[in-house]
Amino acid sequence: MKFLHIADVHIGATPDRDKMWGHRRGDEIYDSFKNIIKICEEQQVDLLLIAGDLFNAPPTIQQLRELDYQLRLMRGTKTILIAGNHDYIEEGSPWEKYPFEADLFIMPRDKAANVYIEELNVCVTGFSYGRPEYPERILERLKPGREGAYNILLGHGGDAKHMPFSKEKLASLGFDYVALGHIHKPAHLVKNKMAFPGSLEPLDHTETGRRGYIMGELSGAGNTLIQWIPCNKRSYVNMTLELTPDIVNSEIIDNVEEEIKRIGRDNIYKIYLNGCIDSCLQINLSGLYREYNIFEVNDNTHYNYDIGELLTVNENNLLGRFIKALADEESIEKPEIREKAMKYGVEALLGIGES
Ligand SMILES: [Mn+2]
Repeated sequence: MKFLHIADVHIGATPDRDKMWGHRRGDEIYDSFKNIIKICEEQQVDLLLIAGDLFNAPPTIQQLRELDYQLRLMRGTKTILIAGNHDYIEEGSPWEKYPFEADLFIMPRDKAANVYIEELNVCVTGFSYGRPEYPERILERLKPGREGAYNILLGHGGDAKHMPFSKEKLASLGFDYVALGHIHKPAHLVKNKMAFPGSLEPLDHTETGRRGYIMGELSGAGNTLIQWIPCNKRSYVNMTLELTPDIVNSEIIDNVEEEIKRIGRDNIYKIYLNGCIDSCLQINLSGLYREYNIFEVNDNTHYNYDIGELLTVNENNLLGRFIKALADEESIEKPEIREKAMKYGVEALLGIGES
């Protein structure tokens, strides 16, 4: 029995809305989901497991019509879904009312349920959120639903307010596979037995690294094999550059460009500039913002100077007076605070040309 496990697609989310690439992210999330449908069809997946937060918020009728259409494109794949803390099922909501034509089973709200699929001899146990928070340890109390069948647990949670659990406890419940959702970073918790596939696409700039889905196979007497497969369109990448006093602005740009081309220009970059630069260098990376997806540039560089030398040359101006005053200031007891104050003050004054 072949299954595909996804979670936290967050259809409807629009990350980086205010950025140049922002208008595309919403569509890309949907495209990633459509790609999963295609994979199920092409690779003849028996069962698609959706472990919560398929939608970013409780879905509208129209969103469910779209979902129904997508799921109907798969002729040989059944789908079982639980709602998560974002797309929880309210009583009488579209989730409960919409008459799906696709081969889909939605776990009922606010309680544990089993669904047995005879054709596949698989029993899925799950719990759909009926509200945004469940601080109770609900998943640890669920039990395999059917002896002699493959038993799968479909769960959403893992932090204090969302069905907290210990992986050891979940692993000991007797399920052949525990398909989890909620944590956006992929994590293989117990080998071939329990995993978070992570979100399909990274959903904000803190979610660095690749994202994807899990392909799995249940065979024999409950032998499970799973494989995590990355499929995201873009990744958030943190890039750090170590600068030196001899570097010039165009060289920084060239270095960044080279790295971006090497890692992939579709990715979204946060650039960290470290090291020591010449005090006359003006860093200007605006050209990069036009060409690539630059989330932000963090400039942590410091200037190349020698306090003693600076003082000799600047004895009679504001910078020299500042250095002297700070060196003589008795109220500062900790040397590291004096050092910091010196750095900020000197760099500010150098920056406005007070030397
Ligand atoms: Mn969640």
